[in-house]
Amino acid sequence: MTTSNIPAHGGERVAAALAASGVRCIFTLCGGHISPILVAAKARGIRIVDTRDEATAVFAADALARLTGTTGVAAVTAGPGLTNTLTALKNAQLAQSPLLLLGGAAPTALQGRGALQDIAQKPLVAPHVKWLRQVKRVADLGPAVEQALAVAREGVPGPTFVECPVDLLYDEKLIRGWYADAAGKGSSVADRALRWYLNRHAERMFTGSEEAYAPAARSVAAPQPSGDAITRAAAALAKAERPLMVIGSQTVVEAAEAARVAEAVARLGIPVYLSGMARGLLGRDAPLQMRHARRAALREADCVLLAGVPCDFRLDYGKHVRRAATLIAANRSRRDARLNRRPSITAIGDAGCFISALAASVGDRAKRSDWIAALAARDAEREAEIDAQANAAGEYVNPVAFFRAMDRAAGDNAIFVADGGDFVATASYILRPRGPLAWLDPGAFGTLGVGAGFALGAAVVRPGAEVWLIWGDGACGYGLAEFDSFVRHGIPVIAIVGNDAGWTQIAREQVKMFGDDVGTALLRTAYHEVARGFGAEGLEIRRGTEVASVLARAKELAAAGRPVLVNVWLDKTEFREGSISM
Ligand SMILES: Cc1ncc(C[n+]2csc(CCOP(=O)(O)OP(=O)(O)O)c2C)c(N)n1
Ligand SMILES: [Mg+2]
Repeated sequence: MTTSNIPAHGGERVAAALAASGVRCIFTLCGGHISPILVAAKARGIRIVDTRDEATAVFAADALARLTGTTGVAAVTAGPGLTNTLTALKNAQLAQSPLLLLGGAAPTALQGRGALQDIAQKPLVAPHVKWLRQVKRVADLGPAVEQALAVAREGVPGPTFVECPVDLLYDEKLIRGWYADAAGKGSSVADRALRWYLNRHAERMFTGSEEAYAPAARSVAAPQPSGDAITRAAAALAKAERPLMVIGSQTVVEAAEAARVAEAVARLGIPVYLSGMARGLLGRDAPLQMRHARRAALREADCVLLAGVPCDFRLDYGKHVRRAATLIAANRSRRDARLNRRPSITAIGDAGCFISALAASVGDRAKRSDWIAALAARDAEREAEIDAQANAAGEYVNPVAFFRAMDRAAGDNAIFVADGGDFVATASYILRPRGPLAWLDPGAFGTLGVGAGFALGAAVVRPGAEVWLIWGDGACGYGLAEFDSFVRHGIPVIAIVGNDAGWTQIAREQVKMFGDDVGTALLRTAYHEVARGFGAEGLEIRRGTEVASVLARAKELAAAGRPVLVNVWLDKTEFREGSISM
């Protein structure tokens, strides 16, 4: 808005609502339908980060949301711009990530009449968002955006969608002129009827737009679990001899509270497995955190607290927790809390708040040292096995040894982004996220191709952090062109491509079961040269002896503001043998 509180056009209203709600960045790929939003947002000091694929824009908004606890925003044009986002939108929905997708749309009066990029967008988007609004009047744009930003974070967080038809976004005089031209000057009954119709349509569209608009942020409070559930859970944990916690992404949805939740977990003194966005919650080396043999630990535990973790495929649909154990589920979603297993104690609300309240009510307590020592011994045994596997020498680079070296190389402010199959699964065993909110993976949708967007979003919200993008050579193909965006926006990502010349996670089982690698083989492509072509730095590692020095060089380049791609030639290993992906 300039001098008056009456915005000059609808794009100004959208931008005003975003700015008032504290939005500082929009990820986008341009289109004429959304130009007024981008220009008005930029004029308000909102950073516009343009990408080479709409999916990247949504993945980046998702990462921003996960790392800040605020609603991420992406803006895309009508039709194909919108359809390109669907995978990323679904990924965010399953990861319960709060984001707002702003979509352009054909002019209201021409919808369904063959306009450019005019498709029925609502039925495409509706299954993948928790709330959507197709705006029909200019005056409704701002309030719709305010509401969408808030709803995305309420209860179970997730994506929202606001459809902004192009004729609501441009200047009123221009649009009225455009409708007048469309109506023509003919005097036949049909011509006059069309004029009357379009005039009435424009009147409706602009009703109320002459009134002042005062945008306002809507506050969202985290849902609190009941006191009764907290008391019962505290009593069950106090009684337990072998209690265990599994803490997942939902526990750190209120990103600003992550440090407080970490303190509470340490106070509870219960051994814990961390997953998703909660990985790294307790820092690099916490005595209570176990990393390996989770299934065995769950079978032995007599009381299990699942904090923000549903009994889905990752817990073998609940079968990993033994029947006789007291199961406590803390979850924002009633459905997730009860998925496949009925818990003994259900706490509906924010899992982070639940853990904080639990720690306050249990107080400092004696640790179950025998139980913790037994789990820790098993962990140490597995670490020793990993060390042995890291020592196996081959022709190129041993991935296990590589991640041991990368773990030593990465700084305290590192953020790891995981996108790929076997290579990233190996990474997740070995790399130790440095702190809360320092690990990003797709989540339950298992989507390949999240990496470039996640790294972009992470780098935007954590300037100065080392953003390591761990990419399978298959996975990198989806987002490689974003090296162009990294260069244009000065985003110093360090991408590590695990080049095993194949979609190995799939090939492993396919070849074993069917004796045919059809569709799973790739080439030892020079991905580092592709990065150079985009104006970034490209490095290559073919021998284990080169790893430490090349990673040090990559860090130097990134610290100087340069995006880097390191193409690492991998040996085949047995490390992931026996794990199947379905
Ligand atoms: C969008 C999408 N397509 C396909 C898959 C199936 N898939 C899972 S892992 C994988 C192989 C990944 O290959 P790469 O990134 O090279 O990692 P590698 O297993 O070789 O280390 C594939 C194709 C998927 N998860 N997501
Ligand atoms: Mg591969």
